[in-house]
Amino acid sequence: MPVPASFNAVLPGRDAHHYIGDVWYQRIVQVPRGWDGERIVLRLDAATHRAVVWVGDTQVTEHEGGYTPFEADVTEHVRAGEQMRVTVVVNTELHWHSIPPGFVQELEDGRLLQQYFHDFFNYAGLNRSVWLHATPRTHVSDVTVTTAEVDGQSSTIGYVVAVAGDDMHSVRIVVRDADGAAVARADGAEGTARIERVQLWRPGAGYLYTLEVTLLGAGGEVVDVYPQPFGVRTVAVDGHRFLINGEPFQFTGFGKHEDFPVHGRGFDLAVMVHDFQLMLWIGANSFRTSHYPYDEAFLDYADRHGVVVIDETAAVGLNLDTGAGVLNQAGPMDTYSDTTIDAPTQQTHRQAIRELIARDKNHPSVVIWSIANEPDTIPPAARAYFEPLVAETRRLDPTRPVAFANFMTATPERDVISDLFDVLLLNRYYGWYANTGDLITAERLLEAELRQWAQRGKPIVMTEYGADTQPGLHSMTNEPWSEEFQVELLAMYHRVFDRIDAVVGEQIWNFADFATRSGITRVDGNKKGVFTRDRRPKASAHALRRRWRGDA
Ligand code: BDP
Repeated sequence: MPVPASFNAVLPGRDAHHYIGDVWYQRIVQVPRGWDGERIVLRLDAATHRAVVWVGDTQVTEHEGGYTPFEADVTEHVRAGEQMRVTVVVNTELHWHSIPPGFVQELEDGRLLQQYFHDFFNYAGLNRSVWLHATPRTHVSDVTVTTAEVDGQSSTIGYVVAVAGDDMHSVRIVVRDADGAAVARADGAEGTARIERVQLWRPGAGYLYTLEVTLLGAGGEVVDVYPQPFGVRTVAVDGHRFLINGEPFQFTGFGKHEDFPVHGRGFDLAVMVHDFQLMLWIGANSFRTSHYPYDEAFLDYADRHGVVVIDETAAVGLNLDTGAGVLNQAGPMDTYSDTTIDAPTQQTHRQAIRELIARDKNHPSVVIWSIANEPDTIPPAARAYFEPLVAETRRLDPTRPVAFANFMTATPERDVISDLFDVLLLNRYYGWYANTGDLITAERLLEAELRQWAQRGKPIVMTEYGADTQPGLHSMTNEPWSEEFQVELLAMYHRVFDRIDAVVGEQIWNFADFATRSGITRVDGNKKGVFTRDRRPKASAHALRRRWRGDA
């Protein structure tokens, strides 16, 4: 099986596509000869949704959650210059205590059916790279860099370095600019450094510095060096405004997916760069990692190119009240109860937030943590569920605004958690799921609702709006599913956004068509893409380019 890839996209046939359970990967690897005396680490960038890992016959690690990395120190189990056998069992199942949640239903004939409450297909397996790498035994184990303040021409950054290992050491910091010139220095594992004539990281201009961390041994010898790229920028919310470096920022762009034919959710560098180039072509300055943390390469690229990111956990579908009939025969259920979403689910969710922030905290491109997509936020139990998670997110990172993407039925009168958050992310489908095809009513209802939200005094980013569109289907009467309708629907939303100052962002659902589970509202997947699944533009792509770039 190729890695990275979703096994259920690679193998033909229904059985593989809908396979539920354990999938075994195994291979023999040569440990490089030069690694004698080093600490040897096996790292998995993601295993969807959980995994147990062995080296030889020894279990070295296990991990829950399909979209964040984990690693094992395997030094004691391998020898430099010799072969090692790596075995990974990946489990595909979603259950009530996983993020995202789901349940496995047993059919009358004994077959198993994976039920879940989101539409994108449950691609599983080793969707990202697996690495064998070496570090010194005493090594830099973590680095955090933050912009403490920017005042005029200069900036103070704060840093914290964690070190693992037994050797005596001291920490030396050199800040290098993008050309490699040293622009600031500091000593010690924690402190500040001042950068004069600072070049800020800005949307569209992703200037990066490097915090070069050097560990020195007792005799002054270099023990380890870790170069941590970072950007100097501030993010703040001020009334209705979303500020980057003190300047109002308007988000344009998309909710996306890691999704492509044959790879499924498997990471593909060429597809990723192509997507970023298409976003540049269309004039998008941002995207949301809907509905899970993406491969880290997305953030590295966004950092370098000044693309703004709303970074989301995999907490999608914590909602049994979507009216989408997702539960089939299972009947109505409460979202939050002892037998559905409960304390253990919340614990997995908390861990998912921790791992997201631990991985992505140093990326200047990330400006908002989105801790869930369309959870059920109407019952009072939602508040008890979310309040501690918001507090935990803020404790882990006091520097970024916290948000969640709100579901269309959770209107201002009904939603019970939005006051806990800094920015209102709204997903709305007026004209599509509601008032289908009637853009006049849709426009009126959308505007009325947005004006109500605006009274909360917080910035609003519309993180989803759109219409399924069959490429090549044209209509003189702007019927739903036609390319003309998608263009008209988006134009209607944009008219409304332009009338309401509190709306500081528009992220269309979706960048491209993507694979979904079966369902009568899905014809060969979700077709709300502005590009097709193989990245051809629909008419809406050209219309958006005119709005966002002006020069097209
Ligand atoms: C929203 C979800 C998104 C779906 C979209 C749709 O957040 O994942 O794909 O609706 O129905 O509810 O197209």
